[in-house]
Amino acid sequence: MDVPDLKPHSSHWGVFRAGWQGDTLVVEPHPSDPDPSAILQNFPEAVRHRARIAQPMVRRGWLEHGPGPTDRRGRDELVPVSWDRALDLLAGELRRVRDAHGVEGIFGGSYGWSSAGRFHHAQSQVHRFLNIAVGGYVRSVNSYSAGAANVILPHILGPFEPVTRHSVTWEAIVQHTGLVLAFGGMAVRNSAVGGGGVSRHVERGAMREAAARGCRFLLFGPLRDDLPQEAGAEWVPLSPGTDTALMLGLAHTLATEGLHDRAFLDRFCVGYPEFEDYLLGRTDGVAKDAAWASAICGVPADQIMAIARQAAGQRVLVTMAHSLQRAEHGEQPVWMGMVLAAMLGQIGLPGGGFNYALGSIAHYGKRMVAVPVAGLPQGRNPVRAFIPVARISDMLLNPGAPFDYNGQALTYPDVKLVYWAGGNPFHHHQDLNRLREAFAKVDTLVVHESAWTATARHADIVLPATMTLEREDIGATTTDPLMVAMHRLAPPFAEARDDYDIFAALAERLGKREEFTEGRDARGWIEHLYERTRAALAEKNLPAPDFETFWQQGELEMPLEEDTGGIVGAFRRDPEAAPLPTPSGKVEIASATIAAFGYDDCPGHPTWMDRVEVPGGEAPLWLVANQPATRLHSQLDFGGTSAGSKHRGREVMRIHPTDAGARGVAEGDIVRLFNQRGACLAAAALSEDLMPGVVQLPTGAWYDPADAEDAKPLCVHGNPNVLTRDAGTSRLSQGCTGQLTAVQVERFTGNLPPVKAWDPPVG
Ligand SMILES: Nc1nc2c(c(=O)[nH]1)N[C@H]1C(S)=C(S)[C@@H](COP(=O)(O)OP(=O)(O)OC[C@H]3O[C@@H](n4cnc5c(=O)[nH]c(N)nc54)[C@H](O)[C@@H]3O)O[C@H]1N2
Ligand SMILES: Nc1nc2c(c(=O)[nH]1)N[C@H]1C(S)=C(S)[C@@H](COP(=O)(O)OP(=O)(O)OC[C@H]3O[C@@H](n4cnc5c(=O)[nH]c(N)nc54)[C@H](O)[C@@H]3O)O[C@H]1N2
Ligand SMILES: [Mo]
Repeated sequence: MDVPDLKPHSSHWGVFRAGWQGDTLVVEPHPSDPDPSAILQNFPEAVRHRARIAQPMVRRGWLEHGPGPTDRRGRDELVPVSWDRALDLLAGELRRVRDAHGVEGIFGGSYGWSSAGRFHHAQSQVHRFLNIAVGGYVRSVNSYSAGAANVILPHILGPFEPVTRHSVTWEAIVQHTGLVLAFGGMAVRNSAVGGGGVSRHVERGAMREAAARGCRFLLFGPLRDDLPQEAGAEWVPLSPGTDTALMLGLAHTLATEGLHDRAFLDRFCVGYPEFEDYLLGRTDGVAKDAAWASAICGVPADQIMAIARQAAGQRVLVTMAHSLQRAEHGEQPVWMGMVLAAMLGQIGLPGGGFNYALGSIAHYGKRMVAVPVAGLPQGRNPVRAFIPVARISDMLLNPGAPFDYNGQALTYPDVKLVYWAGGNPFHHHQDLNRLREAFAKVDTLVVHESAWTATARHADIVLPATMTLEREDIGATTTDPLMVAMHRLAPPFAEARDDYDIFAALAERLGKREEFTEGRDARGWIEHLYERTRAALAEKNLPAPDFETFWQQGELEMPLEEDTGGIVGAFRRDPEAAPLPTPSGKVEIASATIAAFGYDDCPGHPTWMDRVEVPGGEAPLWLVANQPATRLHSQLDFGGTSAGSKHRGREVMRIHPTDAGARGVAEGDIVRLFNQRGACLAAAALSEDLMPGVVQLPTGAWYDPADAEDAKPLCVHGNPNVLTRDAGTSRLSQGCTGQLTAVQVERFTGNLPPVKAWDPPVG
């Protein structure tokens, strides 16, 4: 067969080259990637899969009875319509809602990862469209990833981006770090992914090099494989959600044995004395000593004391997976991790201190690109109303109700139309049965999708979008040295159109085409976005090829900034000249600002608090619903790598042999996971890589109700979000708490319902 002509492209899970060999798409990772991700191999099967959406469709009830609240979403038949009909109907509905309710009646948060190209980035497109062609929308703030950290870090250390992305680099760890305390690990399956594209997966190699130099890694968490073999880590099994208690225990040993760095605490921090009163039990009569911590987290007290003693006096880095704060009181481990690093006197030293989310995504621990990278301007949104992103069901179910957020008393807006492009709430949101009830409240749900996700199935108007392989674009991000000319690799699937073309056609119907497009087609925009980077390179006297040359070369190496340790490094070198952008200009071990909010669930210093959701009674196991190794979230669940990892069509749940034995569950059995909120099936895999009492089922298997008419249908495929609790981390940040849930597991003995998640709806 012919050797394919390979063209460059990029994805959130890696830069690659691809071409056709007969009917098969061949995908090869970028030659300079030392550790490419297997997720790339989801593309060949996905590109022409039956799960793709072929044509615009409208829900029958919406067509026949018009917009309005209904529980028929996800239940009614979908009817194929022509593009012109779909666009006319949608433009009319946008106008109706705007005239009747104002743009405050439109929710355009549209959270989701979309695809890597900077121009066709669906979330940027929908925001630009709603701002320019409709006049604004209710937005969402923060992320599912880091809802709690987004809000607390600026109060205690500094803005999220500079203190996460630019503080400690992998290069510095290889050179300087003596001990890494990795809470939640740094799973290389997670750093496989970075928004905008990753050309070099360096994490595994960096851990190997650091370990070879003598750096020790300690992994605290429920799973042994959250650090790669190469780190040579010691696993300290820790009961989920108890990191704050463990860290307090470590801090107690440091404080009582005089191992804490008092000079650092005095000069660089505020609030240590107040925190110490709590730590030593002067305020509440409870010393947070190693024995106290051990009773909560399960790590033996003498091991806690030994770790604290070992950490004092060497270059220590405290890292923490995003997952820790995607849970009840998620603010606390973030705050306490920083306090631990402060007590060790390490904050701001090369390779030391605190690096929130290092290893959780490929963006962290990298040097920054020294010139601006492409991004689509989104226009101005005059609407003030917003929600913390994970409060979507609360908003739709309780219009007008009050809620707290970061010191503000806010109310939920009254949303009539929800517009989604580039995200999958039936993947990302918690308590999906509740989400279905929430979506039943609106007049209209509009979805652009390239595949038949459950979100698309619940829409009133579904518009088929091209996937990245079917478009030209630029791949780039502020933490990757390569800008990629993403060439088109396939024609659009069936009638699919680019989000941009869909929005341009809608803008035309709303009399705003020229304003939305600025007279450019997609290629025109890509050249326009490239020009900003080219001009910045030319200004620095660096090679700055014209667009045609860049496009032919397929990529451009970008200059990187020096590794200076960012704002935290500068503060450590000279705290008076470079104060932190916190209220005190220092590290805030206690925060007067947060204390003044008066939140019972987020007091003024790191605090251990009891949780609502804990295993016991009818739900005795912890479910860890973490990131999937074989795909990004729910994207291309039907691709080869993802589909190939399932067993009998179901997502695989890991369980400790002791827990499996107690339930008569054997390797490969189909099991039912359930709690008061819902139930799903999965295939069991027995493993000693997790703690007893913990089961693990990754996110991303498409929601597949056995009978859509049920109020709480069984998901036959294995989506853990039918089980998770839909509650905010605290009144401070209202972040998502989807990581940890109490469940029961039993062997499934009924007739096994077929998985239909990837079959298109009949219509
Ligand atoms: N229980 C639990 N839940 C979680 C998490 C957890 O740990 N536990 N993790 C959370 C986290 S961190 C996150 S970030 C979220 C992720 O949640 P999402 O970002 O919503 O998940 P994705 O599956 O990436 O959804 C992206 C969707 O966009 C579509 N898409 C891709 N490209 C395009 C395009 O060009 N145009 C259009 N129109 N559509 C496109 C894809 O087909 C896909 O359906 O999930 C969260 N949910
Ligand atoms: N392959 C792949 N990579 C991804 C993604 C993906 O979908 N697929 N998603 C990306 C996105 S958007 C994000 S935000 C990041 C998310 O990054 P993370 O949130 O860090 O990723 P998770 O896999 O959810 O969690 C990491 C590990 O934390 C451990 N853990 C859970 N709860 C606790 C706890 O209470 N204490 C401790 N110590 N450990 C705990 C679990 O064992 C879990 O495996 O991942 C990114 N990387
Ligand atoms: Mo995320």
